[in-house]
Amino acid sequence: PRAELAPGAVHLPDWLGFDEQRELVAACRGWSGYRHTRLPNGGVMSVKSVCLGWHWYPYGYSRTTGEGTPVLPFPDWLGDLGRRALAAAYGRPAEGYAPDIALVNFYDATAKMGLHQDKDERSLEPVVSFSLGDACVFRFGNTETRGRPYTDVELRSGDVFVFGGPSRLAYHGVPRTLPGTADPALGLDGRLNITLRVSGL
Ligand code: MD5
Ligand code: FE
Repeated sequence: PRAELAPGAVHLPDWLGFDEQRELVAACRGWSGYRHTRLPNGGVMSVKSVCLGWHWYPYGYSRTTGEGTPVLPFPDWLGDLGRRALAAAYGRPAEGYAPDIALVNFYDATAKMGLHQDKDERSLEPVVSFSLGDACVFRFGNTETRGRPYTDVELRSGDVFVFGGPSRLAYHGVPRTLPGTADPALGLDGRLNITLRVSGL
């Protein structure tokens, strides 16, 4: 199944097979350096994040982390997965899509993410998102304002969401996860989200 929430915003429920989900969870476990990001306004994000390719900081990307350590490499296989997902979402080849950033967010039972736009990338190429583990309520808003109207959709383990075209700068967030909804066989207590992006740098 395929659902287009707005032009360019496509939800592919259960697109990842269970073995693929397990491999992605294992890959996420292998990446180190997860931490809470501190925001310029003094707040601290409740998710724990790690970046591949480029390090995200509010509000830009750098080649080193705050600690001066190098950023983990962005693996070729992850770009391949992104191109397959994008092609499935838009029903056309995506060989030109070359994401060079992966932002991995871990949500424990209490973590959430407020409504925001992803506008720290210099490129407006699509963002591809993979959900793993606990389901969540995903709030998809509009491009104009941080507020209504918005649509709440449940994102479950294995779902892909693509944001491109007119929806690329839409406000979005995660008001809550649904703790305990992950398949125990996945071995993940919480929710992981991987977003692939093009830095334009
Ligand atoms: C998440 N992550 O589930 C959420 C939503 C983030 C972020 O928002 O910035 O890491 S993933 C869905 C998403 C990603 C990028 C853009 C848009 C939605 N969008 O433009 O609506 O951890
Ligand atoms: Fe975002």
